[in-house]
Order: sequence, then structure tokens, then C-alpha cells
Amino acid sequence: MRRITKMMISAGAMVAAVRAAAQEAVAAAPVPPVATTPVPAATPSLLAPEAGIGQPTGGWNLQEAVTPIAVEGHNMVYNILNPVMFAVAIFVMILLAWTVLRYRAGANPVPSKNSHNTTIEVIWTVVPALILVVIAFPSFRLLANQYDPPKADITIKAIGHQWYWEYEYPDNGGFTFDSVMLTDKEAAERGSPKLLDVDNRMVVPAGATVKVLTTAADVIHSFAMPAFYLKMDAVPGRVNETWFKVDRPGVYFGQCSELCGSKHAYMPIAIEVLPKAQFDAWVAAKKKENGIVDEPAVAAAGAAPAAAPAAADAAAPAAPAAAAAAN
Ligand SMILES: [Cu+2]
Repeated sequence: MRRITKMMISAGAMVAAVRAAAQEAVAAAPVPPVATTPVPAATPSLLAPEAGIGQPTGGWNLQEAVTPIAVEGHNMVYNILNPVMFAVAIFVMILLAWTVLRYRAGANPVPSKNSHNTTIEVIWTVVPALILVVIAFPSFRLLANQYDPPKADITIKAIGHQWYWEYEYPDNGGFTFDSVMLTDKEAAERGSPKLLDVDNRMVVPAGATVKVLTTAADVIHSFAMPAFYLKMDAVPGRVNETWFKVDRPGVYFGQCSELCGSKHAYMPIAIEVLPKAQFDAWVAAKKKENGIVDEPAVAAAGAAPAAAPAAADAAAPAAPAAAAAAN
């Protein structure tokens, strides 16, 4: 089943690649190059990437898991799928070697006339089916958890473009910004791995459930973050939903994971997880930069000192409510 799904996915990827190439050819002429304009980093505190966390390590293991879903996914890979695959592969190799040696023509001058054996046929049907059932239970549980998120604390929209990501913060006045890959020189200056860091990272608060809405402006892209065990297609004209929750502040790197044209490899995703207070400061800076004013908070702050003593009593209960609404 997994194999068929995998084949279907790779067939889908080929179709998408052909479609992307066609759309790219159409879009190539009028669209100016996007990766050349340097955008000043607006982040008040820029976290330094940490070796071995949220980026490739060159080993053959998965990147260290930093979300509950990633922990569950790694458990599935390391403790269920890999042992089953190794056991099946070794068993089949031994069986093959035994058959080749034991039933070779030289040792069997008179060939066997057996055509079938009911017992063996039942065994080789039932045992693989049981193995699949054993794999299915934790697999379906993981799938259900991935697609049944807890209530979101913040929603962020990730929009794929040829070839950069754009992020929108609808909960915080709807400011948007582009996230373009750093050159090798810029990445070296910042101490970041090359081809993975961007000028403006997607910033999220630590310990919060982040809902990510993915979509695209031109061709199909895919929003992927290995350390979060997260991958979601970004399809033009459609909005997909995924989520993550990271407790550990830090910088995590991912890449577009759907062939989307000639610079597919150069539109990385960098997510910076900040402690809540620093995140709030970053949001405040972004709002200021974009001229976004919190209407209810301004009204409450302006009304309180100006109000007559009698009116202040009536206004007082409304102020916390207004402040709560502003948050
Ligand atoms: Cu892409």
C-alpha cells in the first residue's frame, strides 16, 4: 500500500513538475527577478542557528524532533517501520540463499513436480497481512494526530511564489513580508548554513500551537520543515492547513518540497521560534513598520484619562474587555 502511495506521489510530482515547467515558461517573461533586492532584517533579536538542530547534519538519521508530532513520527520510523523492513529484508535474503543452494539443479538430478502447497500459500498470505495490520494501527493514529490539531493560538499564512515564500499574520493586523534566500556570503556572515537561511524568517512564539495555512500564487509548492515532521502542499487557488507546536526557542530550516521550477532549490523556509515576550516585541516592530494601529486599545487608552469621574466607573469594566479584544 505504501509502495503504491509512493508511486502515486512520484507520478503526481512528475505531473506537477511538467505543469510547473509549462507555467514557468508562460510566467517567465513578465515577472521581474525577485531574489536580487536586499530587504533589511526587521527582527529585533535574530537567533543564531545551532549546529545539529533544525538543519541537516550529514548523517543518515532524521533531524532531531522538536514537536510532539515529530516525536511520534520518529517513533514510528525508528521503532516500527525500520525494524519491520530490516527483518523482512533479512528473512527474504536468507530464504533466497537457502533456496538457491538447497534446490540447485546439481543437487537435484530429478526435478520436483510440486506445483503448489496450500499450507505455505496460506502462511505467505496471512503473515504479510498481519504485519500490515500491526503497522496500520500506529500509522493511522499518527495520521489522525497530524490532521486533528489542537485549538490554534496563532494562524500564519504561508504563500509560495516562484521562488520565495511570503508570510501573512492575519491575527496581528494582517501584515505580510517576503522571505528571500540569503546569498552564500550573507549566510556566512550570519553564521547560517548556506542555501537555508532567509532575509526575513517566519517568526512564531514558543509553546504555542501554530496553525499554518499554505497556498501558492503561481505553481504548486510545498511547505516542509523536517525537524517538525511537517510537509504540506501549497496549491494555487486552494488553502491547505497544517500545524506545529515547538517549545524550544531556536531557528529551524526547511525547503520547498515540490518541484516548482528552475529555482525550486533556492526558496528555503526558516522558522524562528522566540520566547513569547520577544515574539510580542517582534510583532510590535512589524506592526509599527507596516503602520498598523490597534484600534480598540487606542480607544480605551484615549478614553480613560479624558473621562469624567462619574463616567470612569462605567468605562472601567469595558477597558479590560477592550484590552482583551486587542490581544
Ligand atoms: Cu517551490
